[in-house]
Amino acid sequence: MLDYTKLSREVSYILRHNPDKYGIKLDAEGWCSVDDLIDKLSETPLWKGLTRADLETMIELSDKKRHEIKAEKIRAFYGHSIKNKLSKTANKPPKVLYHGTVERFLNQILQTGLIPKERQYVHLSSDVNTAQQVALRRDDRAIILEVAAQSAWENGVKFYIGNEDIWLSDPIPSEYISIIEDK
Ligand code: HQG
Repeated sequence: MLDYTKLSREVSYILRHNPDKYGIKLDAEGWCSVDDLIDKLSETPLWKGLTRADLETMIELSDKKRHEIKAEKIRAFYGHSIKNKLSKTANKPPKVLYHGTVERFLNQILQTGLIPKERQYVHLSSDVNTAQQVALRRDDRAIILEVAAQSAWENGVKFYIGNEDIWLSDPIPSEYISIIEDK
């Protein structure tokens, strides 16, 4: 059977980080042609014979909605590519949002605030549970930060809707961040 997790990672890499390397063109909203993507992937022996149905199954089997296909096009569901600054509309966030992190980053975050690091935006969650899952990918101990999102927004920090659980934002200065849970 096709390794759909591996395929999903590879598609994310191409669409989010390195479309140029594969000669893939993204439009302003991050879409590229499904056929072009399949052609490029099929050049690798691993993905020879890949079909659109395989990509659809990949999206269906994923625990999270990472990609979407519409008509002839595919894109990473929320674009946080480094190279392709996608045009997104800023949105007013809820009063508070959460960010799950780990002990080793804490001091730095409390000093400099949250930064996107390798991504285009900081990732925030609308609920504590999702923030916990994000943190637990890194360590078996999650540190949950509460972000005073609406105050930050009122002071000019931009927020964007990611998907149902995730909000994206520009860097969050430390004055809007507090530790709520430490377990
Ligand atoms: C930390 C997954 C030091 C930040 C999940 C995090 C998520 C700082 C790490 C999505 C810092 C960045 C994103 C600072 C932030 N100093 N460390 N000033 N500011 N950090 O992976 O939020 O699988 O880029 O706490 O579901 O962990 O990609 O971000 O630990 O929604 O679909 O630097 O990744 O989705 O790590 O996770 P990441 P994240 P996907």
